[in-house]
Amino acid sequence: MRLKRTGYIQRYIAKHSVATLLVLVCAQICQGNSKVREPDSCGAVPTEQQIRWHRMEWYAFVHFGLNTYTGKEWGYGNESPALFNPAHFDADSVVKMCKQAGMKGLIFTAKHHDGFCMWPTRSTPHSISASPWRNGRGDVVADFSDACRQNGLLFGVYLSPWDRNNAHYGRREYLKVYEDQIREILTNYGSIFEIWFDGANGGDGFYGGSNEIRNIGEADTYYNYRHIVTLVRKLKPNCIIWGAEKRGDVMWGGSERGDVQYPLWNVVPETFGSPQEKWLSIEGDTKINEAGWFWHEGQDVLVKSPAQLMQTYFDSVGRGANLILNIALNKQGQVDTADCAVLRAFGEMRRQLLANDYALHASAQASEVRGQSEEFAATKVTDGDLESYWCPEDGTTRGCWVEVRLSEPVSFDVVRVREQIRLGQRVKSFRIEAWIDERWQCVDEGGKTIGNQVLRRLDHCVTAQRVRLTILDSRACPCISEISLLKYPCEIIAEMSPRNSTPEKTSLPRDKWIARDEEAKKAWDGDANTYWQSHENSLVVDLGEDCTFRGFTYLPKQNGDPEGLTDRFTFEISLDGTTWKKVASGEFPNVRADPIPQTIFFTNRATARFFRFTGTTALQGDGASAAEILLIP
Ligand code: FUL
Repeated sequence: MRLKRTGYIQRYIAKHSVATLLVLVCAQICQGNSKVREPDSCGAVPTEQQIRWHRMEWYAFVHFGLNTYTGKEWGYGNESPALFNPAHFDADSVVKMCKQAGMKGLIFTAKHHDGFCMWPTRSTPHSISASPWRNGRGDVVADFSDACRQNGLLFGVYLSPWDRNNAHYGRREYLKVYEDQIREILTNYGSIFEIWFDGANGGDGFYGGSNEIRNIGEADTYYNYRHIVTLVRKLKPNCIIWGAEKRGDVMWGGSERGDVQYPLWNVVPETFGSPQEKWLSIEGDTKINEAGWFWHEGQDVLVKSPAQLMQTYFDSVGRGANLILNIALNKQGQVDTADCAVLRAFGEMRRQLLANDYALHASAQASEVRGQSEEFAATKVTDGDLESYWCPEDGTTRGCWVEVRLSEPVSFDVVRVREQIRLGQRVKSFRIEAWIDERWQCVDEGGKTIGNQVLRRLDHCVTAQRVRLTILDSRACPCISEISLLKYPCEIIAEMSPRNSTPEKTSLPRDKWIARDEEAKKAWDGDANTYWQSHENSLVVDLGEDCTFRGFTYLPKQNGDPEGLTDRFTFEISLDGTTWKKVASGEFPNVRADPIPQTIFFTNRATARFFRFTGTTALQGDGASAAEILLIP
């Protein structure tokens, strides 16, 4: 080809003048340069690691440790390692279950706030080596990392900075202990795709027997996250850092229900002195059931339905974040049957949702194409390639559109749109229309940000042959990599979910209850959105008759306000309203981030006519509060 061309040029020179030749050469050069330039990136862009992470979409969280055996969510730090002895733990079967559901990775709680290390560490004696499991030679971190590798899932760790066991916690000496733990985890267990530096710091704890409150002030300063982040980057350059007070790559989604806010910007104004914005991806975290992160007796009746999980998927992944879904292992080290069934069913629903993209390989048109170049053509949104994208000219930030033209009408009720995030997150708002009855009709107008992807669920199923995405506003010319037309899957019922059986009676009737304070009724009106709150820390309730109960359930107020939100309590009972007996006291852990019902069982069944609930401390300010209190028969 090259040779042929050279021969042609020689013949041409012989025939024509030098001037004509010069003109021709210039034209050739210009043509060579006519490759249309890619748009400049806009604002912060994700790192290669963040891009890879976004493409994972969802993965498992596994909470397993001493709390599994004590029924606590936040161990105090004084729990005996002797408790840890799962009879049937098999990392491989847990990982296989996650893989079958379509998950791409698994993050394991190598150390939770109770300080118990689930690997044989040199940093503290409070570890799995002190447990009877496998005669002290077990290593759950190794088991999970091996099983993940063998099954093709990525492996990550949660390593709580807060350590309620360690005597040095809150002082300089602890930082060395924590750093040693990070080094061990990041050097001995192969590749780690994500490490969690959780923000929870509750204050009180065992701390080597001191049993006191230890405040650390600014977490960023105390833990020296700047140093930790540098260390992680050095040891594992590809590892995604969660948290670390925004010094990392991924940030908490803002609730432990898994949903994230929308519009969702993956960029934040840089907080550490630099005026430039930073790409900070968002992860929505939640559990497969409404109980805690760790396993709790009877949690199988609280397992979420596959459709509920699907909603959470739409509210996290479908808003541009990733989803981390927790499965708690039980005392045997296994996943409860109910959780397995729901995970399998949800996995199947998600597979169905994504199985058919009706827009794939359809033809497409756009209001304009950057430099009229094939490289940025409208068809790039239907080519199934996440890297290619449609893009208009620089400066076109409003009103441009790209239309998908199908060979025949299709029915869809979910539209997925993706931006080429390598060039930054750009789109601020958009609209989706379909050509119905010979005119464009809006089928979705609430679209705001896009980012890695948005899944827009339409109000109803639309049948059309032409679908159009109009960019209403964008920070720079939009770069749209994919448009998919999907069908919401049929609801799959998890066959073994106990939700299908009659729920057992879980609370005593509350219709005869009386309290001095009228407002108190809000704590038993059956409405989770109303609540009792008082500067007097106690609520005394007359049950109307003598009742026998095993414990109580406390629902924290749900409005997110920490003022007066009870996080430590005492619970007393009385037969006459004068003489009181304390039957329970303790903490309601994690109520700031996760205000779920807290169930407390007494040591013995109690019979009483009155109870007195006292909030001994609140997250902020004084007083006490409760959205609901139930007694468990
Ligand atoms: C929180 C912790 O306090 C919870 O116990 C749980 O581990 C959750 C994932 O993160 O901050």
